[in-house]
Amino acid sequence: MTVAALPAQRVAQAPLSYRKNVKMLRGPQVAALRSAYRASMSIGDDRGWQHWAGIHGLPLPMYCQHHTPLFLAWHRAYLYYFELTLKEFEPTVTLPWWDWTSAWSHRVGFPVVYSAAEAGGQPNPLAGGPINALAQQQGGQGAPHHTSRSPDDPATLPTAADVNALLALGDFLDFQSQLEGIHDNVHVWSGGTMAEIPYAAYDPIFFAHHCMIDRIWRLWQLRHPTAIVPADLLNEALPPFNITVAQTVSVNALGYDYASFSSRTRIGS
Ligand SMILES: [Cu+2]
Repeated sequence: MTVAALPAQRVAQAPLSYRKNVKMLRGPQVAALRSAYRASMSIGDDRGWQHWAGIHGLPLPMYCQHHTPLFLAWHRAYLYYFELTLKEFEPTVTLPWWDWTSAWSHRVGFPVVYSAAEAGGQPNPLAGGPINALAQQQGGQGAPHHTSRSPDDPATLPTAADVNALLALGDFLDFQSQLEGIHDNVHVWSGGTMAEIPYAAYDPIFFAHHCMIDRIWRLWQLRHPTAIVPADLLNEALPPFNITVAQTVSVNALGYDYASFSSRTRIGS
């Protein structure tokens, strides 16, 4: 597998790219996001959706890190490289986050941008995706051909109070394991393929959910500027990505940040 190496040093003056709340995207931004996903889904090689969704789960090897100390770093790297592939198709696109703590999410569940069956007279590429044939073969009998969702009651999604309790934790490993618990709950809440690790990343909502998780890590870093990732983790590699844990610690070094992170760090907006 070829995965582009991380640019060794971001050009100091290059502007940061800002990830946004799905709810705040304007029409042309939604159109660009859908266009990028559509392009990704139309490509069969390692620039395309099937390849990138397959890195997380099936086909083998399954690279994702869950319930290990590398959970946050591995998924930060995954989102970073996947977002670069979307930018190849639509340079202005950034991954948006789904704030499942918001009052709006507690009414509607999945963001409408990701749940509408159609967009502009075409199937909405954010509503789901086909699953790699090799993944189906390896998954055996009953393996899904396409993603599905079976969401629970929106009112039972995690709350802003749940996240604020996490943000108060002072130790990285405690914070990470409790955040992973909330993350797991949203996968289970989503039902269908989102609740199955081998297939979860074939659903575009996976990236909006994980973007929220990555944002919460960023908010925690701002809240606890002296709290650090344990030194023994920093030199760990994050295969298949050509990057170490240390290189994932600063989102600004990776060239991005979360919109309004300083003026509106609260959750649930
Ligand atoms: Cu996940």
